[in-house]
Amino acid sequence: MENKNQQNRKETNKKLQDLEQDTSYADGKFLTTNQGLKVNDDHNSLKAGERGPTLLEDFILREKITHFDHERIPERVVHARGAGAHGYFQAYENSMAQYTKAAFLTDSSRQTPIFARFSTVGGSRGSTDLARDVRGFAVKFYTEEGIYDFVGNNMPVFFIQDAINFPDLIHAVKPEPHNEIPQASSAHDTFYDFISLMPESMHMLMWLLSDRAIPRSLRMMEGFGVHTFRLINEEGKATFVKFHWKPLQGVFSVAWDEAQKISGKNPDFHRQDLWEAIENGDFPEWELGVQLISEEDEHKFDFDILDSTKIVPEELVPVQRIGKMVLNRNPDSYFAETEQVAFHLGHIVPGMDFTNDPLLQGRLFSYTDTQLTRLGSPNFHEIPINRSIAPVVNNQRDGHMRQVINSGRTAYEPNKIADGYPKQAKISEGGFTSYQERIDAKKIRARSDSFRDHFSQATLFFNSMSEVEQNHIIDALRFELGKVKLEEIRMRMLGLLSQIDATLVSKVAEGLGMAVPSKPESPMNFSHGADADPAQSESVKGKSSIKKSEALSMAKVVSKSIKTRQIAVLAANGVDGDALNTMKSALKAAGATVKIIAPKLGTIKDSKGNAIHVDESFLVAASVLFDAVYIPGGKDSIAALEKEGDAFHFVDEAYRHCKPIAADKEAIELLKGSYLGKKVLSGTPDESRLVSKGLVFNQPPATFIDAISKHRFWEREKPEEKFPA
Ligand code: HDE
Repeated sequence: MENKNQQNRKETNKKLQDLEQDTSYADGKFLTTNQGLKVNDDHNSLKAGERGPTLLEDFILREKITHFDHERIPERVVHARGAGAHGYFQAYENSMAQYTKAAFLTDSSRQTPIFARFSTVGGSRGSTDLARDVRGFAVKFYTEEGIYDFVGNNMPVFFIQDAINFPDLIHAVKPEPHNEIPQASSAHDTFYDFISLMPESMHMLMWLLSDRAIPRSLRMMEGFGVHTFRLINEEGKATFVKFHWKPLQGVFSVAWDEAQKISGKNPDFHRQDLWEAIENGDFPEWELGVQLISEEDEHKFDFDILDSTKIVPEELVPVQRIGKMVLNRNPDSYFAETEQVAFHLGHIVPGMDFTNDPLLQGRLFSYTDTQLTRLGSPNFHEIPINRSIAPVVNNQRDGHMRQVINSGRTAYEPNKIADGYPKQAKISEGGFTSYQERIDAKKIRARSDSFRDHFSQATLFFNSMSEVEQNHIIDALRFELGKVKLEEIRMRMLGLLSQIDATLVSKVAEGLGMAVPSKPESPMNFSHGADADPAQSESVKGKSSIKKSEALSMAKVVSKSIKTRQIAVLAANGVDGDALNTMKSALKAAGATVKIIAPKLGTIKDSKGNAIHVDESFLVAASVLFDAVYIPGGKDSIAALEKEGDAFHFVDEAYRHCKPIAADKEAIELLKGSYLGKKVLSGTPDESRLVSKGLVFNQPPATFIDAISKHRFWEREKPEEKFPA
């Protein structure tokens, strides 16, 4: 039977039809060479005798191997590892027309086809999904007016203010050049050497060390355009805009210890999660949000809206939700689509424009340039995934791998031979014009004084975290700086942290066994190049007009739904089949995925002799790949599980990572033998009291479902309750 993902292939979405033309299905067809010649033997090369040497004449062998030799293209220098999916965007009816003439944002009857790609930044293509890292959040909109690329991240700020520092930042965070270690990790000397000399990175560093850097799922993270952009309406009036994506699945993360283990157990955890959700018809959805700021209000904030190390707090400018993106179809070919998709910040449509953010401006150069190296030709826009659905008509010709066969004699403009076509479009005909911004300035290499406050929003972020989230940041800093070998770098970092928050720095220093420096090293002055006054520190601590921003914390997010959550059921022969089935049906009805984990693969028999299919054995399964655990009763089942060290480990690890655990009456016996049993359940537990800790003993499925919807019970992380890893 076709699943919803397959049904979507038949959808009449213009871009999908376009891609369909290039999808070659092998069904019912003969194997051929690239020239269309039917191949008779694809298993034996042409030889001089059955045991003789292979002949150079074998053009079939040579074509196949030559193609294979050239199958890799350079991976992206950043954002190499990713996952992508097709879908659509549709604007809501609350018309944005007074702010923009971009029809895909204002016309609620349009479904604009999109392709989204999510990525980690630092690791190479074969690295792990669960690295502590920023996630790329890129969306290609195939609009009827041309391609618009949203090229953002899952964090709303960036490390640096000016694009000229980007190569240095990336060289510092990538594996160290002499030994190519460590892969996909910021926890090493060169990153912190750089960061500790660049105070402007402190705000983003707080985000990187927060739980946002280890999402539970790509489906459960926010997206941000980071820079301030412009929207332009029919009258040519501009409004500043910050873009947001708000996931309807909620915003959730995993624990750091868990992330490290997932990296070993299933490095494709995020990619697989996205793929499976779409295959199962659980289409992820995000609402597009905008923060709008009028031109008159450009200077009314205590930060500069052109500075990408700053957010505009939602308390100051609320986020209005203006439309929805749905991802409803997996790619057919990872390479042809997810690998070859080429995003560019400079792909915009009428109704939008840029600002002078110096980070944004540098990016406008970089993206086409990188595609030329990666995809090897200026014709990369002709690759099906990059092709516009709006007609592409111009005088560009030739180049490597040109696909379009242009007819006619003219490839220049102006011309009279072809009646002047293709001709320029008037604004009224949809022609793009740049916003006429008045610029009266001297040519200068310098940074605006309005970019000098590097600490107050780092403090705002830290203050906005719940206690649990703050502790995670402190632990992350202890971990990362613990991996830094050079003490002077740790010391410089402590100096910078002391300007963010006194408790933060003292706790980090305590964990590192160091004292907080009484006189932090003054950050260098980079504001005017080598001749800047070294005595004058570049950074000043300003004052944030708000002390706390609720929107920055994930603590309050509680999902009403447990859809797509992965639940492990630990069972063996003799399990109470009725209890298991009741729980399983309730969980499935609520949209969760349930897997039966047993000592061996195959089937087990319940206490009444009914066969139950086993999904995974303990050898393959791991608690870190699940959101919650349930242990049904059944004396024999419990006795069998008690002989499995892996079963105890499964439960204890789920407890350590603060996940809900449900157990029926007899199963509590099993728990008594676990570390959890000895540490938490010793004495006679008041079972109903434990629900507040996510331990659901002898309770109906609804109580377990409610606990799963709360995601994690972080209060279990108190140092005295911490479990062995
Ligand atoms: Fe990128 N970035 N970037 N970046 N970026 C690339 O383009 C670059 C920045 C972002 O899924 C590259 O095609 C410069 C900020 C995403 O294919 C490259 C600067 C933000 C993706 C490049 C930045 C991003 C990229 C590498 C500093 C968030 C992946 C491969 C001025 C707002 C898109 C490629 C995908 C990819 C350059 C900073 C987002 C080299 C020079 C800030 C999501 O062109």
